[in-house]
Amino acid sequence: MTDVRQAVKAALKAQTVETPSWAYGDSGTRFKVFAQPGVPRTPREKLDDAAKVQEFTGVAPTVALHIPWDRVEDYAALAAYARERGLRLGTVNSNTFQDDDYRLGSVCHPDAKVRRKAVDHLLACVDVMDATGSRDLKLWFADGTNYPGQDDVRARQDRLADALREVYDRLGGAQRMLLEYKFFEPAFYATDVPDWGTAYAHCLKLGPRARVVVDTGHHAPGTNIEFIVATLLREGRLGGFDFNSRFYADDDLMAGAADPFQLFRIMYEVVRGGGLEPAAGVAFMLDQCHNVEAKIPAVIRSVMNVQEATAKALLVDRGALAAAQRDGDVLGANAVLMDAYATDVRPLLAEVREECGLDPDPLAAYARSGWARRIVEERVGGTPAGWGA
Ligand code: LRH
Ligand code: MN
Ligand code: MN
Repeated sequence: MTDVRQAVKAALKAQTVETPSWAYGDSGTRFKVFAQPGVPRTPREKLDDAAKVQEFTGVAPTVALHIPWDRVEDYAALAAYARERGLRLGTVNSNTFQDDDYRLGSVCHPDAKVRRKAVDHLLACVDVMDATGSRDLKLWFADGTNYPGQDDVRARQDRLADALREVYDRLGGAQRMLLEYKFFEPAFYATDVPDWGTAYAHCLKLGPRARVVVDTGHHAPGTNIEFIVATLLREGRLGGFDFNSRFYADDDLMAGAADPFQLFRIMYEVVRGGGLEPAAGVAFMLDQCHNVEAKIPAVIRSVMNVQEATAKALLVDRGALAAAQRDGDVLGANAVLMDAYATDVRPLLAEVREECGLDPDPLAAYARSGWARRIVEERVGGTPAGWGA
């Protein structure tokens, strides 16, 4: 038992969760962005906040960038700034969805000039990766059509394939392309990368460094996401996660808040498929917006929720589960899984943190730190850097 506990603790100490720069800035719905006092005005200030999340959780050493939301003159200097704060710059996210030219799409647009502009942006993102030392380029396309007949569905797939090929061929040896799917929004009739199967088909053609990203908010209600995870892991094509919670669609709420049981089931398939091993190359990222709640504690809470789901997944008695499955013991097998899920792992995680020299309660430690007050006092003037800024 103690050996199991030690192994679980070691795995929890090794897991890292990447936080998104945009979680620290102002964000909202299409109805209203509620400005919060003290939010970052620059990419550097976003890193200052991310450094607090790392300071109190110890497992969030990398920060994802979104280009151009995090536009700076000198990305190598931004990477150095991150390093000085104990951070590294992580995944580079492209943005081909906020320009008037992209009304009918970006890389799938019927006009070659617009496609060229979109591909050039993706290539510029790879330049950023070269400067920051980032491993992953994450692509999500808002491309699609609103009406049957609006454009040729197959031609759009051909244009997408051409764009992806050009960018994939530009990647350096250790760099990877992560292709994200989303079933609808902003296109409502047909989205060009609507599901894992489409993303997987493109990745297969591109080569081994192209992988699929599972954003947990990007599925129809009732979708068995853990099945998708198991399948992609089996095929060696699970690039990572954009974790967040949804009640309805792409809600971008805190990971593990809406459906902690789903997050546990996903993490169980990750553990079962060896996805926690560094060699598996699975990136655990948050993709969230904190519209009405305080941002830094929300990110800390989300990181902790991922850790709790991981801890429970690691506690599944795999031997007992396999035996029950072999015996056809339906209820017994289900009980093994539910026992792990019902375990209160908070004391275990508190121990893990103490063994790492951290406060056992990251949220309380953050609250005591006075950082929230300080940023409200110091970050006056300037324009808040928000979602879409
Ligand atoms: C699209 C998405 C994608 C974007 C991010 C801001 O809905 O999930 O990952 O880059 O949101
Ligand atoms: Mn996402
Ligand atoms: Mn999303």
